[in-house]
Amino acid sequence: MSTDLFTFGEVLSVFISTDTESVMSAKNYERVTAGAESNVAVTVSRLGLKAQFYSRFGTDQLGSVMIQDIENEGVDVSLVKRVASFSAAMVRNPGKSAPVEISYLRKGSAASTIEPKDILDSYISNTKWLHTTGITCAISKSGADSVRHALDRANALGVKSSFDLNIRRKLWSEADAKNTLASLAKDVELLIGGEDEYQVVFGDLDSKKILAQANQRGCKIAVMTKGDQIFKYSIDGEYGELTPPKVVAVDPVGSGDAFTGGSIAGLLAGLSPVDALEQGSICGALVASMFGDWTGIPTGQLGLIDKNLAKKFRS
Ligand code: KDG
Repeated sequence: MSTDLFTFGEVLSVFISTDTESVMSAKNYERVTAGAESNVAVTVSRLGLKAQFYSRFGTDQLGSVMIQDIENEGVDVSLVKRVASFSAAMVRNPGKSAPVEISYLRKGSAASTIEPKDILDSYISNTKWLHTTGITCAISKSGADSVRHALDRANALGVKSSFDLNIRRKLWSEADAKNTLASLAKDVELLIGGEDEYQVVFGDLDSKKILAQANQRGCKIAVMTKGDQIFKYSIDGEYGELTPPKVVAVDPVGSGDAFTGGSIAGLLAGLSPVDALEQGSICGALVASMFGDWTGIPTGQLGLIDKNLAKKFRS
């Protein structure tokens, strides 16, 4: 079966305190499955396309439940491996009346052992789009090598790809992130990152200059986001800005991945790059308006959200 999207990375069991805003005093937690790449796979699947996800999971129950959750979203998980290690987790407060604070339990996890030979050419040649992120680069050297390998193979095989800078400062220093990510932010159909992440990787503060540089490095569509504020993009040297739909933000975690997934699905469906980014911004806003990484992801068909939903949010 050929797929529309192939992506890989670490999945986390996210434990969110439900009784208080501080993990220091919480007694009760809700567990949800999340992770940047699997969030993108779920978004693409909800929008009616075929997404395939790869990772290494531990042989633990959390590994089993996370695989099941992703599969329940219609994502093909048939390639995943189970290894003698543990599956990663994250602990956080809900962030309703206090800033979100997170801590990871992931160093040395099953997914951090992902290596380039895991990513077979057949996974890439079988898909229309490869998506990767800087998080996989941060979790281990073999993770970074795998991302580099996958992006190189996608280019060699003529498969479109995207890269989300996704710098996680709890996982590595800005200097290390820049060192690794600067050489990966090139030759992709879609480069995504927050303004601060682009500044770290490109070593400049001038957004227009950075985005133009990204295009010159072979990133056809370069998008610079800034939370719920106006985002900037440059497509083949053409600079533009878009205002995301206004929603009451309940939980912004995961909205960036919905933005990415919605944009990729739109591009795969044949939308113009600007219309695809607009669809992505609607998906991102909907996720931010609800609690959890997946709750607000809209459904759709053939990669497109419902026309009425799009009309409601169109700027
Ligand atoms: O983008 C949302 C993700 O950050 C979240 O689901 C957890 O992937 C995650 C990470 O590594 O921080």
